[in-house]
Amino acid sequence: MRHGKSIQRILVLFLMIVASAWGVCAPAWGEFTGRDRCSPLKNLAILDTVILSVSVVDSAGDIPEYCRVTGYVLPSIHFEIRLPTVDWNKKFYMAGCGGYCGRVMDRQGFTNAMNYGLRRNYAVATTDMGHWGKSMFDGTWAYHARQKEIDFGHRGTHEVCRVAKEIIKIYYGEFPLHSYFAGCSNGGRQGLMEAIRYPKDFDGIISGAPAFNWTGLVGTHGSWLIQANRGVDGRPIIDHDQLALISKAVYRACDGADGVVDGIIVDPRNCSFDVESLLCKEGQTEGCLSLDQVVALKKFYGGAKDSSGKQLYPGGLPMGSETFWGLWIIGGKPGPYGGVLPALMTLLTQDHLKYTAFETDCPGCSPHAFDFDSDPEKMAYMTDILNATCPDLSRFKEAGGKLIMYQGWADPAVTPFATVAYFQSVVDTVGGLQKTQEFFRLFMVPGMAHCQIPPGVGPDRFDLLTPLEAWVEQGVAPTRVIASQVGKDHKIVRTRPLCVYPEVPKYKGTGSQHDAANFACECP
Ligand SMILES: [Ca+2]
Repeated sequence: MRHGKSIQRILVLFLMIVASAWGVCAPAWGEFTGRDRCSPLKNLAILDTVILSVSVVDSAGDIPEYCRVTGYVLPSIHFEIRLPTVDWNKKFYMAGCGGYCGRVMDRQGFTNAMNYGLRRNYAVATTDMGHWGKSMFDGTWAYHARQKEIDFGHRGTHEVCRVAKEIIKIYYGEFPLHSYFAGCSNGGRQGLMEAIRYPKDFDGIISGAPAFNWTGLVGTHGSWLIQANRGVDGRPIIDHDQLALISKAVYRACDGADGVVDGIIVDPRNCSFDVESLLCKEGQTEGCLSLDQVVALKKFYGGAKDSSGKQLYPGGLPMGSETFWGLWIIGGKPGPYGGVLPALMTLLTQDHLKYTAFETDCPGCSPHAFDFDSDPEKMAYMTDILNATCPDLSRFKEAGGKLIMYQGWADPAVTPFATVAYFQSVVDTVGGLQKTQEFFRLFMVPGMAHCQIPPGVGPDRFDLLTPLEAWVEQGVAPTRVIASQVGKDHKIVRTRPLCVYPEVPKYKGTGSQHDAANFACECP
């Protein structure tokens, strides 16, 4: 409400302009239809904000007709806001963005998509986070651009939230009753950052696979994986040809540890797969790994360490995520012209070290030269701007905020161990599990890859907005959420409960193992 007075002034001025356009007998603002109220928004004067375009977009499918507003907050935080012209549900929904963002995107799917809220008649918004890039994995925008780094780090999301609420107030005549944020990956970091830095922006936040320790994940951990898998000839030590072999061996060893052999590892921390069991015996050349490959694989699972053996980032790649390594960690298979698509995490790590890792940019830096003894500390300056690692969420809790976090146990990009460690750090700070779960609940998703990209090996389609609404608006905290797995013909092939961490889904012993009803959420 800090901007309440300035909004009033803007509103009065704005209504005067509208009234003068229609003559002194003009109807009151609220008597215009939502369609009619759209085009005057282009004349809005909001602090530090430029409106670029407004238009009415016809309804299509399950998306209602909406007033589309584009613009930017100074210096260059672009946004898009969609205001349902009729039947607004009186609430606001903001969608996050992935990677380095760099575009005003509307990705289809659960998170990082405005339409998820729009089809429920929310007023919705999203942002490019302050810069344009050629892709989500492009970090060149940050070269000598501190303001853009700050806007990507935290300011962009906050500023677009402010402007969206002001435009909602002007367009509908009232502020939203409730505001929600949802995002995955970098979007999960955005959500957590909001809870830490701007705890009054949102009443409810969904933070998926949060890349909250950006410098640790993309810098230290990313460089570790790249160095671990680079042979003396510069080629990858582990490539696509070994992934199926490794995955099969892991699942053979660990699938049943949760009580059900179903192609899902409920918690990879209980997996006691012995990497050395894959080492080629004398004379064996197929169905096994070379010594170099075994060493690289151990580094993958073990995670980043300094020269004294101290763990620098919580855990490595989770066991059970192997089939997703191609896209995120190892890179594509050679194409028809010999080119190899780089792994997505590699792209982020390369540009991070050049443009967002250090106080002074270092275009000559490379993950291959990352020094695990000295470089992690050198990222401290940017850590303050980019990371959402602070475990003190007390201001968010006191403001009445509710946070639902989710994370795939088979995510090779934003690995799950840091997420679990963050949750524990909040528990330790708040003073216990129960006090934490009054406002912050974590759902671990067995078999889920990174933000459902690609689909995981287990049920990983779920709706967290409905339980978050119930928690914020009715005070009903979520206890379990049903996840579905969809087959090739879009039919649901099985369902499972997602449980409130640290509880895990356990088969009751009777009935179909494809039906969530036959699983209980219990402490491990
Ligand atoms: Ca299993």
